[in-house]
Amino acid sequence: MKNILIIEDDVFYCKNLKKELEREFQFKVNMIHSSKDLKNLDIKNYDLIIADIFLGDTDENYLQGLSSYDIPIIAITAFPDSITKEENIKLNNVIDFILKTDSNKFEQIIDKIKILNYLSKIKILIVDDAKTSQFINLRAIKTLYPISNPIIANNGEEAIEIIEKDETIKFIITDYEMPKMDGITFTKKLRSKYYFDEKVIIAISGNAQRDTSSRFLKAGANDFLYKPFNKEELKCRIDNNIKIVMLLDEIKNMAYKDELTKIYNRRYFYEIASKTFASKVREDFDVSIIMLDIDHFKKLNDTYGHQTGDLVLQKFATLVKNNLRENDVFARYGGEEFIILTIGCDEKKAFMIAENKIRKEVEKLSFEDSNKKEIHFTVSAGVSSRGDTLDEMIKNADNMLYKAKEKRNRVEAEFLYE
Ligand code: GH3
Ligand code: MG
Ligand code: MG
Ligand code: MG
Repeated sequence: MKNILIIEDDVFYCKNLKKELEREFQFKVNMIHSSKDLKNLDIKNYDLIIADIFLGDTDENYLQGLSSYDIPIIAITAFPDSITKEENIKLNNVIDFILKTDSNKFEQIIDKIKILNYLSKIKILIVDDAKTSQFINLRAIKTLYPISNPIIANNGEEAIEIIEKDETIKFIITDYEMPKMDGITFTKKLRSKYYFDEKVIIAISGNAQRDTSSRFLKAGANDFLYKPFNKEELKCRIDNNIKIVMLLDEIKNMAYKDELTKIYNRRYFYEIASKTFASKVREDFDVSIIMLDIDHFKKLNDTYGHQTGDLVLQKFATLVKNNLRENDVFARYGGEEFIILTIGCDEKKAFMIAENKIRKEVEKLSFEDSNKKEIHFTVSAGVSSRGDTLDEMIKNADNMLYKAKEKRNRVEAEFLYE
């Protein structure tokens, strides 16, 4: 989603909403204030329309005309009645109705766009043995969210197979009664492998027994709906569950990531690195530690200011991150010290990474700070793959770093002294 159109005759509201959307997302937002303006506009250029249900200069329901384009519309209104009005609910492409209020400002609109963004990055799986309810669920989802086709599985067993092959499936809607593996057994199986925020499971069942919902929830479903449900109810449940997952993501990011450099912090490093170290001992693969420390960083701070120092840390983190493999764990260890756990690299290979992909690249890097001053800096590194414990290996790499600091702009490793 990139281009958004706001159609709203309240110019003040419109301008504030535009400002808020541009602040929150990297969108291009265009706005118009009457249905006349609409005629001169190429609607097809937009990915999402936020439209007031009533415009001052038109009696007819102009949304009817808009909904013939294949562009999702979020309808906004100041009148609660118009949200439940039959003719409005039936409008094609209107994926949500949001009430304009002062108190919650644009929170609901922003949340909805975040939900749409989230859904555009993942896949949905519908698990159901009956073709008719497959179709009903599929159609409901497709009218509620502008997403590509959900995947279908005919029973729990098939669903497990599909999920194991495709990790982008994060959202599952499952039936209860199915051949081979029923929905509750499927939910239990899936939950034993994935946390509730890794795979969201919403169960839907027409089973007359009222304990079906609690059995599903106890098995690990995120939510449950009895059939028949209305679309609005399904939408609210989906939206709420995705909001929870997104909030949790945000909290995890805050807990695990360094605010300034956006890479992992020391705490997360230890969490991941100790797990990796344990499996290295079991499965016997190579791991190495690279300790990094920016040279004369205090002097950079003193010469160019703390802000420039911060910028150096950010540039450094980005450079290193871009030059590492996905599996390597890279974290800010503290101040201007960083640490890397490389996986599948012996000491020599880790040394080459530190020397060629980090030290030399940092030496070549130059950029301007906010005062247009040309900034250069260098980094030193210590490498080790020795030690019976993670702490020992870190200590050994740290000793090598200490040695590198005798000369600076240098990488040292234990094998060089054998
Ligand atoms: P050496 O070459 O021996 O590594 O010297 P150095 O100056 O890089 O190392 P030293 O440990 O003496 O100084 C590190 C400085 O980093 C001191 C501290 O004020 C600064 N620092 C720590 N965290 C931050 C930060 O988040 N931002 C900025 N701008 N500076 C920081
Ligand atoms: Mg069934
Ligand atoms: Mg330093
Ligand atoms: Mg230091």
